[in-house]
Amino acid sequence: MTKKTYYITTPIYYSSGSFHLGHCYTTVICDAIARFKRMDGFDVFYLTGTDEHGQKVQQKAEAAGVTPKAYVDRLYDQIVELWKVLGISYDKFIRTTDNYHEATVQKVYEKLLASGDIYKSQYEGWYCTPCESFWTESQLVDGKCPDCGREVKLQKEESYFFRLSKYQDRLIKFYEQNPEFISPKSRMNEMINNFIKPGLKDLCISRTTFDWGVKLTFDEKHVAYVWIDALTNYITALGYLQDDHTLYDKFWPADLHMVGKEIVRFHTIIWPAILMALDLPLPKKVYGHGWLLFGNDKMSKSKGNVVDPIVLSNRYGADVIRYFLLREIPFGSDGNYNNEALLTRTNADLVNDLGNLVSRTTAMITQYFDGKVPAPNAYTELDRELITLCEGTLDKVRADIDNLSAPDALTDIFKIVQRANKYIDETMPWTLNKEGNKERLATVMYVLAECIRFAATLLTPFIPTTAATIFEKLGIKAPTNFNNLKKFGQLKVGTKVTKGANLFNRLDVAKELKELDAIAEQEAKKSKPAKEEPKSEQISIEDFAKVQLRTAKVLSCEKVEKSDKLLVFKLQVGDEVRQVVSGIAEHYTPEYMVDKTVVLVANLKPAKIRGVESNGMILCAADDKHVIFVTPEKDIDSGKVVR
Ligand code: ME8
Repeated sequence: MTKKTYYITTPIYYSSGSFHLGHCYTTVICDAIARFKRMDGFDVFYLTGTDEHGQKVQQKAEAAGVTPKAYVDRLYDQIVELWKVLGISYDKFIRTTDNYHEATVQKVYEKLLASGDIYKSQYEGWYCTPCESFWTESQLVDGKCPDCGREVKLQKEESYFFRLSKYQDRLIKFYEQNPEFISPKSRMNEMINNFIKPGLKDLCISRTTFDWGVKLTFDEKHVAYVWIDALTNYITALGYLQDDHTLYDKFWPADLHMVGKEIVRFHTIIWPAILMALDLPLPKKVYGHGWLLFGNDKMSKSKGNVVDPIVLSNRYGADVIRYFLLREIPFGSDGNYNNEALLTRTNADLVNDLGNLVSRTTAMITQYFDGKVPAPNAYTELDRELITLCEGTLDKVRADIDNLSAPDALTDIFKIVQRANKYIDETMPWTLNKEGNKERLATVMYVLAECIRFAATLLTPFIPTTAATIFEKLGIKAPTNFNNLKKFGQLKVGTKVTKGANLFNRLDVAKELKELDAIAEQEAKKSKPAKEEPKSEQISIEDFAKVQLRTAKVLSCEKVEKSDKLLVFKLQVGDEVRQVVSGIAEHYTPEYMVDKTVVLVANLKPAKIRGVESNGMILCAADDKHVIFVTPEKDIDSGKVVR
């Protein structure tokens, strides 16, 4: 029998900045779903990748003084490392700079031109470069990008347009016939009310004002609009319009495009319309998940509120991060990240519940049965309650995953863990041992070991490293499917268990919070750009000539009363005597200054400094530590022009 296929995708990540915990959210969720489906008997294809073209990348590369390709290569290395650390089990990683992708995007444009779905015209409207989005005047919010709130630029250029308006009715019909296509439901209403009902306008799909993109074969000064380039990745990765299209034939249409809520619009309006124009089947579902917030704002580089997933993973292990993202954030809604929530969630679920169950059970089997799983005897009603729970959980978790709710799936799996911990308290194995009731003790130990096997098998897609460690402790091979969850009692009697190290160590929340804050502070310092000297505008010689600089001889100098910084000078400037206040008292004593020749800005408007009249300014050179007055290299009379 051929296996059922399951094609799941993440968005491809922009290669225009570093990656933060918010980015990991989509990928970790997809990874858990992909792993679950594989174990549940599906032939899974899990695609992720990087979105490497576009104006934003070109600008960032220019600012960094490197070529766009060198720039995206560095980010590619970073993201591949990040997914490795987090254990992301993708089947393919696509880069939009891959040759096969670029060539296929060109073919897609040629097809759209041939079918009359694109035409050349003039674009005039607003563009948000960070989002790479076009907006009409009426869509702007307070003149800013409605998605990210940043500045938009007026864009006027020759462009090719896609006849998006032509697909409006077909899209509405498709939504009606496929009510599950846009999920959760609230996002469907948002799309219809905010975008479809006001009327779809044709979409500008090429750019001419920069060149970091896929060149259109029929008009080389145009590059493909980055969103069309990016969206087609879902089919180019499978070999669409290429010699080998086996994967395309097998996996398209996608079962699930998982995306953040801000890009649902691209995936549920533009993407289906492009597919309709190409005469291809549409994906089965687009799920728009919520955002990971930090202090009520979307976690994002531009807001400066990002959390580094590598720092957290190195400190606590990838599974702690995976578990938190999957368990804590209510699926479909936004969820808040803070270090305290991560630490308390870890202590409560992973240390107390799961860690304790595994360590108590393995310790007791070691102590009472020499580490060998004993044969159970007659099951009591209490035992049967746990058996029923274990045997019924896979179906529940499957339903949760089909609803794309990882928090529900984990809650259901942890019911086994929590029930088993309670069972230890109820059966009191230490008392059974004391009473010499080995028969009952053996049954209790067997039930516990089986509960752990069920829980660990079900946890494998979510926290794979921890699950693998549990199987090692249980002395059995990690399962690759759920076949052994149909019936309780599959664990072989006599299997040798080991207690070993704790799965997770209890975290000292106060201490960890302090240390995480210190790390964040250090990171913030590191990433702060070096203080730049304010760039001064160039001035003309006429402007410079407005400043009268004169040599001046110090006749007398005193400290200004009640001021540590100010000195008041009497200066001889030619025939004139001037009073000038200068803030150099921390650098020169009054005595030292007498008889020195300084350079004076002679035509500065008079001012009162600390109540003392000042008629000019003494020129000084300064760095962080020193202030040094400027003096002519040789003796010269006072009042002479400096220029
Ligand atoms: O949108 N919380 O790329 P991207 C949750 N290249 N998810 C977040 C998040 C947060 N704080 N910040 C980012 C793009 N994400 C395009 C996609 S697909 C054809 C092109 C999620 O790097 C975001 O919602 O900005 C999206 O799902 C993913 O990270 C990539 O975002």
